[in-house]
Amino acid sequence: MTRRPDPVIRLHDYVLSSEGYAVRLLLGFLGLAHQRVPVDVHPGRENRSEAFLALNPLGTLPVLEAGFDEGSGPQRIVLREAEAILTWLALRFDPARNWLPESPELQAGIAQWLFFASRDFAPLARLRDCALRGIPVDPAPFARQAQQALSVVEDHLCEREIAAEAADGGEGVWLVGSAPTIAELAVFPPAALAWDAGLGLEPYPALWRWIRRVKALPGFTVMPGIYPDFASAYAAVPIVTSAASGAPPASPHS
Ligand SMILES: N[C@@H](CCC(=O)N[C@@H](CS)C(=O)NCC(=O)O)C(=O)O
Repeated sequence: MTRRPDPVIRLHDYVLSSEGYAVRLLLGFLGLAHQRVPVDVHPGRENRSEAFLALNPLGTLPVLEAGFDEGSGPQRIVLREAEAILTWLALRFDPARNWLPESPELQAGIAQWLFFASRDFAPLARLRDCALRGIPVDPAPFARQAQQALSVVEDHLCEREIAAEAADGGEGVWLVGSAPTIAELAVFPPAALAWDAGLGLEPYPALWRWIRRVKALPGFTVMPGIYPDFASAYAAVPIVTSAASGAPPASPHS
């Protein structure tokens, strides 16, 4: 039997893009080899070049280009919109359907969060963009809408924590169902990057606990502004102390 060629996945991406990060997260969780094509959005405006607009007339990042062969000949797909890219990657490369389960109810629940991430976090994304690029703007209306969106996630996670606590002590609470899905990947980047927009996450403890759960998943990747969850990283490595010298514990990563 002839072996099918490995898919070629190329992600056109901007390092500071939270939508691009959502896709990078899934590529990491699925362990999918891919090429990254960095696009210099700021200050280069490369996303407005003729070549890039030929790929995506909207000029937005990320864009995924993939070539694959499922047995009926070579196929090529070009996708924009992080939510569409997440959906395609999960359907195509996660045969266990962990990230996008088969259940119609779970799929509909996930779709709700994908729309939410793209629509309701837009003011937060705008605020972050202005803060990062030093664009003068009255932050108040954007901050109000961003906080409303963060509160929606907080309230949802709180309710699920309370419901789960009765059953399993509150562990393993996710946006939809009982395991992480692409809903997490659409919502996590804007929420976890809220600090970049000048918004602290102190008022959202359930959201903060959920952020730590996402960070502890195997294959989690970081981006500028997102730190690893050092607690779970260190928990996986035995810490050696030097009792004789009374020296401080050696760093497991030194
Ligand atoms: N709904 C789109 C939004 C993408 C988006 O706005 N990306 C930013 C990332 S920097 C962008 O392309 N900005 C282009 C610009 O500011 O000209 C998606 O999910 O991919």
